[in-house]
Formats: sequence, C-alpha cells, structure tokens
Amino acid sequence: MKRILPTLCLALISALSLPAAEKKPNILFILVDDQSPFDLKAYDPQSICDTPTIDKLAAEGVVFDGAYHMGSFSGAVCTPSRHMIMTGRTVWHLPNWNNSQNCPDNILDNVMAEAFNRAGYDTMRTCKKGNSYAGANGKFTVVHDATKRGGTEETGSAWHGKQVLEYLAQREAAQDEDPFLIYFGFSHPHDTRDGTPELLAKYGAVNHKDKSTPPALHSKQPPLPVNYLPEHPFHHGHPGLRDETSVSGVWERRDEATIRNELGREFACNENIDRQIDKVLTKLDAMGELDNTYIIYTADHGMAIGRHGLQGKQNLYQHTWRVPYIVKGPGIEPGRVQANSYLLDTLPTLCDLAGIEIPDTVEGISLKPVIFGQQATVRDTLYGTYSGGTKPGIRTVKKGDWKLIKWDVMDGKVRETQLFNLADNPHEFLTQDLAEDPAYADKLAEMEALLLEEMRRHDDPYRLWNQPQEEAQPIASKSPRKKKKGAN
Ligand SMILES: [Ca+2]
Repeated sequence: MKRILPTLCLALISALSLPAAEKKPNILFILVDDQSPFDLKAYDPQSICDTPTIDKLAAEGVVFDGAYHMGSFSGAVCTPSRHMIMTGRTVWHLPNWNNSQNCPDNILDNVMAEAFNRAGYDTMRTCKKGNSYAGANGKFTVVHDATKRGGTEETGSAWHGKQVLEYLAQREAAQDEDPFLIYFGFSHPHDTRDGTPELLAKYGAVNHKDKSTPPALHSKQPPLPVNYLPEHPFHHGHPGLRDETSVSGVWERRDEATIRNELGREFACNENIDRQIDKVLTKLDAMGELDNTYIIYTADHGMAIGRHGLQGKQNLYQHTWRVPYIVKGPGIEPGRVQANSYLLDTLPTLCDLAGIEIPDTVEGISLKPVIFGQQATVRDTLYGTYSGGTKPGIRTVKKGDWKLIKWDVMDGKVRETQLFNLADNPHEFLTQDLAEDPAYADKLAEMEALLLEEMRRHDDPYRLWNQPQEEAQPIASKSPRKKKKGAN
C-alpha cells in the first residue's frame, strides 16, 4: 500500500494535467511601431482614440504601468529596441553594439524564433522592413515583411493583418495542430501617418503635406497633450535629427494646429491597427484557438508628438521611454501591475508562458510571476539611455516614484539635471522639476549615485560630466552600414 499510494497519486496528477501537457499554448505577439502608451484609453482614460479591441485586451488581461524600453545608441531607436526584443539582452550587450564585443557569438541560435522552433512551435511573422534585426527575423519559418504606411487596405496596416489571416487559414486547411508563435508587427503609427480617409475624417485630420502653413484646426482633432510645449527649453542634443526636423506633416513646426493634426493622424493609424487585431482575434476564436493563446500587445518605444515640445522618440520622458504592455491569456486574471519591466523581458516571458526553455543568452527576467499575481515586480530600479546624438547623451534612472534625467549633450553646452516625483507630477511638468530645490538635495544625491551604479552594471561605456571620467570605455568602431539618422 505504501508503494501503491505515491504511484496512484502520480497517475492522478498526470491524468489531471494531461490536457495542458498535450496542447502547448499559442503565442500572438503584437508589436506596433512608435506608440506612446498615453495614446490609449488603457493608459489615459481621457484619450479620444478609439481602440475597442485593445481596450478589451486590457480589461481582460494584465496592464503594465511600468513597462519601458532600455534605450538606444542610435537615432533609429527601433533598431536596438527590436534587437532587445529578439534576444532578451540589455542595450550595451546587443549584437549590434560595438562590433558585438559584449554578445556571445551564438546569439542567432538563441533569438526568439529559434527558441520556439526548437520547442516544436510553428513560427510566423509579419512586420515592417528595415531598422530591425534581419538575422533574427529570418529565423521565423514563415516571413511576410514589408513596410506599409499608406492609407489603403493594400498599403496600410490591413496588409499586415491579411498576412496573419492567410497564415491562419492555411493552418486550418492543413489541419495543423502544432502550437504557433505569431509575431504580428505593424509599420504604423510610425510616420508617415497616412490614415484611411474615413478615420482621418473621424479625428479631424488631413495627410498634411505643406511645410509652409499649418493644417486647419478642427474640433474633432485630439486636444493638445497636457505636457505640450511650443518648444523644449534646451537643445535635445541631436542636431539635424530626422524625427525632430523632417517628419512629413510636422517638420520643425510645433504650433497647435500641426500637433493636433498629427495626433489625429496618429489616432487614425492606431484605430486602424485595432481593427486588424480584431479580425485576427475573431479568426482565432472561430478556429477554437483563442482560449489557448497568450496575447501580448506592445510597441517598440513611445513617442512625443508635441509633448515637452518634442516630436520624436529620442528622449527619455515617460511618454517616450515607456511602452504600452498588455498580456492576456489562459489562466490570467485581469489586473494592473507596476512590475518595472523592459521590452527585453519579453523573450523569457514568452518562453515561460509556453513552458519552453529560456535561452541562456537571455539577460531579461520572466514576467510570468507578475502576470499571474505571484510577485509585484521583477526589479526595483530602471535605467534608460539615449546616446544616438551628441555624446554622452541622455540618461535616466527611476526607483519608486523618483526619476532622474540627465542631459550631457552638444559638447558640454547642455548639461541639465531633472528630478521628478512621478506620484505628484506624472506628466513631468518642467515647472515641477525638483533638481534645484534644496529640500531634495539628499534625494538628488541618492538618484545620482543610483544612476552611476546602473551605468556601471549595464556596461554603459560613457560617463556624464559629474561622473568619474576615467571609467569611460573606448568605442571600437562604428557600424559599417550608413543609415539615415533616426529613420525607422
Ligand atoms: Ca519604432
């Protein structure tokens, strides 16, 4: 009897867990290009952007309030961001930084698609082309990439949706029962933000092409963001940066009509994306796969569009450093978490959700314990960098409600320190910057020390003006490929 009981228990346990063991969950990873979380009602209830499908994902899943991208060493912020997503590695340890000197040689055997291919998953992707990680993208078994930023079915977001729908239809026809990982990427709302005529009209916007005059103001346009400024109080540090000077429809204009029109275009693109996601979820439901699919919704980084007088993605304010991050799927209870996460946590999280091995090259942390309510957060401190312009660039560190941003740009001409308490000042109003308030001198010193610690820990090769210069590391050489600054 003593020996039978454990055997019986084991048999019972395996019988009970049999369905889960039989059928692994599917993964639908949705990645949009250049979207501030504050576009979405899930992050700004006042937003007039209609995204009912994303709202439903948020209502039924876990919404992250503390999801960030770690930053960029290039004006093309997309590129490091997408390398971090694919590898789970930190920014200074990426294969495309400094001749890959901080990255293992076998990294391409350990990127997202390879981890899932090895585990018997079918892998498919659609996304924009360029400013990405071509080696890792090519590891998906089925790839349909093209940059689609137009205002029609064939030239816009519907094209990406169609690739996924056709892939699902083929699986259905072939009665393919293997679990799948679908990387459902979009080329929008990245500029050029050519919305469909119907959705542009809804948001009072036009595809503005006349640099010399502002577009007409319209009552249906989104209001100016609360932290809108007609100009940033000091130089952002990247002269000639495409996103701050050359984006069609905005250029260097920061007047109300230009910004509200561009936000209208952005919202039109967001709503069109939402419709494509709905089509795919409806199809998964009809196939009986939806309840066995983890859905992750995020963006490669945020976006300014008038906030703080900036237009692009090359800054570290919350609207741009943060990303939307929503996870829904089997066994997940709806909720909101802080979690202090990075996009580079995505790969270990997806592996963990699927119950497959996390590659040992991964430096990110699985968010599964947070998603399932077993843990409040995965780290205490967050670090961010932008060094794609003049060096050393912009740095930030955040712990709890406190956030420090430092700008050391334009060859020493701009040296600025900002200290924000995000509980009191979530929009980072510059009038409530506490860096020069003597009452917060101790907090400032604490955050300065924390930033240096994080820079050391992440092998940041640069040092700011008030940090030990002897610690700065030489940069081996630049990437041989020449790209348009910030174009992605
Ligand atoms: Ca992007």
